[in-house]
Amino acid sequence: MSLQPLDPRYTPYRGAAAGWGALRSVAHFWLDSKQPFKNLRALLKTNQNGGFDCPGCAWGDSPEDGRIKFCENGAKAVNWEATKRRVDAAFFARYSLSQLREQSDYWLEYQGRLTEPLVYDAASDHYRAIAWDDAFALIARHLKALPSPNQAEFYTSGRASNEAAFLYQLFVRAYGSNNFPDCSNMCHEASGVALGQSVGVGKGSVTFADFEHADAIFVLGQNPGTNHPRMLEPLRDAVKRGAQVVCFNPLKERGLERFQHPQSPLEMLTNGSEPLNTAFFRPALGGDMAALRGMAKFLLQWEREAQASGAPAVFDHAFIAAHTAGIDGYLAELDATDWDSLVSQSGLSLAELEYAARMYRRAEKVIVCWAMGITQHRHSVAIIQEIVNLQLLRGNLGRPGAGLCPVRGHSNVQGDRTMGINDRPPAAFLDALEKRFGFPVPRQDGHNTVEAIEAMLEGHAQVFIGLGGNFAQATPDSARTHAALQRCALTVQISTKLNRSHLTVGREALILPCLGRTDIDLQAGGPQSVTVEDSFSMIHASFGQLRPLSGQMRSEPAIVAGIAKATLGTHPLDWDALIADYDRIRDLIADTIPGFQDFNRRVRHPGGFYLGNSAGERRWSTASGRANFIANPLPDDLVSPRVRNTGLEPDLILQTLRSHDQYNTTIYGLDDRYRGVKGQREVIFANEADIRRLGYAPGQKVDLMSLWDDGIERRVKGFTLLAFDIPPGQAAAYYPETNPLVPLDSYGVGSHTPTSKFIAIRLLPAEDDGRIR
Ligand SMILES: Nc1nc2c(c(=O)[nH]1)N[C@H]1C(S)=C(S)[C@@H](COP(=O)(O)OP(=O)(O)OC[C@H]3O[C@@H](n4cnc5c(=O)[nH]c(N)nc54)[C@H](O)[C@@H]3O)O[C@H]1N2
Ligand SMILES: Nc1nc2c(c(=O)[nH]1)N[C@H]1C(S)=C(S)[C@@H](COP(=O)(O)OP(=O)(O)OC[C@H]3O[C@@H](n4cnc5c(=O)[nH]c(N)nc54)[C@H](O)[C@@H]3O)O[C@H]1N2
Ligand SMILES: [Mo]
Repeated sequence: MSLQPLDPRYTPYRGAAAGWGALRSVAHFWLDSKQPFKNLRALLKTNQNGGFDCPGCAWGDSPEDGRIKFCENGAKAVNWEATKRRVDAAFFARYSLSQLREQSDYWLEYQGRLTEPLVYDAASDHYRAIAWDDAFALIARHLKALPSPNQAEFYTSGRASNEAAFLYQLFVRAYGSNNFPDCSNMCHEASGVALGQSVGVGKGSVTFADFEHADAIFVLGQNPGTNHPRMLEPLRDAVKRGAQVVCFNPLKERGLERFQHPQSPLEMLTNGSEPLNTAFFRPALGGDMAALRGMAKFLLQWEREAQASGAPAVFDHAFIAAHTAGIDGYLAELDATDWDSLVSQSGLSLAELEYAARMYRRAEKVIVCWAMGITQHRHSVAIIQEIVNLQLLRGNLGRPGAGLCPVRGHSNVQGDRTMGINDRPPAAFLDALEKRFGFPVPRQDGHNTVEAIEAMLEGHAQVFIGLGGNFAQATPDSARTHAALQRCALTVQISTKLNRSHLTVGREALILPCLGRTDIDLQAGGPQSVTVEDSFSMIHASFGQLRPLSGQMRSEPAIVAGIAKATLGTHPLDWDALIADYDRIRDLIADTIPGFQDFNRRVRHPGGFYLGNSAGERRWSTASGRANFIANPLPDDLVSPRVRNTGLEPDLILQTLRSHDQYNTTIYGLDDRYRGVKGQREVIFANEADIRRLGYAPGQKVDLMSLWDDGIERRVKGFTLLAFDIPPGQAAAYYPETNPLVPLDSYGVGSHTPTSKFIAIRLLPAEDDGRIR
């Protein structure tokens, strides 16, 4: 087993993003897949017409054909999936679950692809082989025995194709439930909720082409160098042609370094000069709402000055009058919010806020992009609505080069929502299903991720089925989430690779091995393609390129159909017939989901097709029929009352983030090249002054404990303190190692998203448990 050797080191990284380091790293993963030549051929097909959609991130593709369209981290994702190593019944005969639980997440996934269906045998504590039909029958028996369909939870991770997701939701609704917890609940849920209320559609309004026309691109709470590397290209191109790129991030992430400037905004302003083309602001965690409101307040001040002096207006009055509602309430809220609160809560000086506002005002066309640094806070919905408010003031929505761009995570997380993976489905969607399939669809709200965990903890939900993902590790409050899964009567994981969720079993448990994006999917009607939707609402087809490692693996649609047939027979349709030819699934999608008419023909067009976006066309599907300014009050205190109730002051506020060598809970390696970390993950980045203030020294090991008023101790042990360039009072550490610290009921207002970017913690001297690290 050639796992990377453990040689923990920490030295600042001086190279650029991508470059030689990236090449070395790709070569390592490529050779380690044990089938480098096959994979190279496959890699060249990444994101090409007739090839497969990269299983990495959801950034869109430039429409030009023929260019290489994969990045370092996409190559890692492909080589990780397309490995020759296998996890089969023989593997599980060697290891009991208790033995496997001792291994790291890194070791578990490294063991290879799951290649045959497996059932857990509690008596021996081992998984053993099971026939597919027996596995389906076991699931059906459990589902049919439940007193209510709402006692089962149907999780989805965002790699599931449109076809798999559509069938899954159809099956679950025909069975009688809307219990669709999904990864999006932990990810961009706040974006969907906020944008739905503000502009009537919970998706981004821009397309790839808009980036070529923008005068300014604001990038908030996002680390594209690691998580969306292909996004760096349009950012670089923008600066080259003289547009502005403005970043808000407490960490000076690699890849964004070219947008940083050594001078402080104060110096730049007092020199009376015009703002430069790029700027980097380092707000407090959760401080972006105050920062955006500060910028809006400057715009209002300048608008009033312009009105008094007869200078050209700052606001886009024609747009505001024709398209928006609520401007008066919002301006009143701006007046009511004082500068001191904005400065203290944003963590930025008044000069910095003014500088950012000047950059914003200077641009005629602005795109605002954001990701997890914005969505994983208690008041994320309000932060995102403040982004919209700012954009509405200058009509930066629904015209070329301007708009809103929540940069999505998983490669098809946006498509899964479009297909109806939604615990609170819109009535129109349910009506369409009911009309097309002729069964009464469940109308009551289902469970999101946090509610699903609560239901399992209470013993109310008894069956858990995961269509991909790693529920045990991706979710908050790990100890409680693990207990929740273990209380179930049956847990089922439909997966490509081994992870801790397979070891966190109910009384009975199944592993159902599925094909991944890179695998050829051969059905009765020939090789099948699936479809996905990217962050720009482009729908395209994906064709697997590699022969599956085992004839026992099945496609996700085939597995869902198998479960459905065993549970419901032919209600509401013949499930087998759909699997022979996925065109038939796409016909059903075309019949029920707006924008997919003539799906099979349009998706065969090279590059796919654009689903459209009502806000992007200035049509507002809101209650007011207009784009809404929403005047949320600035939070009094970013720290939750549940933390304040403990009477303890937090030592630091912790954000949990991704290293350069991971894909969510999938750990590719123990290095984080751009942050200078090698061979270790149990580290906490903190400001050297804070480390010393708290009585420690860099390099020392500490335990981390989070503060919450429910009497439960949440603690992770033996984390090494790394002195890092991070604003005072803040800390950062990797997910999922720190998920045990996130209290289950610490989630966003209106979004239910765990507050993974804002955890009040205390440091404690490491409890030496004698383990060699
Ligand atoms: N290689 C790779 N690619 C991925 C993934 C992966 O794990 N690996 N994951 C995929 C998924 S599912 C997702 S959702 C995306 C995630 O993509 P990102 O959102 O880029 O992921 P994070 O690592 O969580 O980084 C959050 C960033 O926000 C900053 N931040 C944290 N809090 C705040 C704040 O309060 N304000 C501001 N302004 N900034 C803040 C952090 O310093 C960090 O740079 O990437 C997708 N792509
Ligand atoms: N503390 C903290 N927690 C977080 C976050 C954070 O920033 N901080 N981020 C959150 C975010 S943004 C997200 S999206 C979630 C991610 O939550 P999930 O989507 O549940 O987790 P992943 O780690 O992406 O899932 C990895 C597993 O998916 C399976 N898999 C991979 N490809 C396929 C496939 O094609 N089909 C199937 N069926 N299975 C496949 C493999 O078995 C692999 O082990 O985590 C969230 N949790
Ligand atoms: Mo995500």
